[in-house]
Amino acid sequence: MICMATKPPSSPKPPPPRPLQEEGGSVVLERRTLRTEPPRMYQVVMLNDDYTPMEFVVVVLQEFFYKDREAATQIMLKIHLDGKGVCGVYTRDVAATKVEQVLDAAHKAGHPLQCVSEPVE
Ligand code: TYC
Repeated sequence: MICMATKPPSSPKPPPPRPLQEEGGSVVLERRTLRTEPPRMYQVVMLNDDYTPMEFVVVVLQEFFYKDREAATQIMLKIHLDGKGVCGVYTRDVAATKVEQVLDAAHKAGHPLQCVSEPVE
């Protein structure tokens, strides 16, 4: 038999109806529906600098942001011309991981490439 180590996520259940008033023996019930907010999203923004080779940025965009060569080149050129550009939009932890991966790869290769994650409005 296969056993799961953790319980599967349970979908939020609406709370049971609460008695509102009791008048002359009759009870009024109110049902409220619980709505889960979608998670806040974060964009990973890459910054231009004068030293990181264009090819390195293109490869980073392909490797960590799953862009094809054409899209990666367009994003790199946008960053080069505008000073910054969005590489992708993710939940907070995924965005933080992407930033870490980029900074780590840049550091290992000896390039000053910078990127940050910021909440999407
Ligand atoms: N400006 C760099 C150059 O001319 C290229 C570059 C593009 C660097 C995007 C960083 O995020 C960047 N070699």
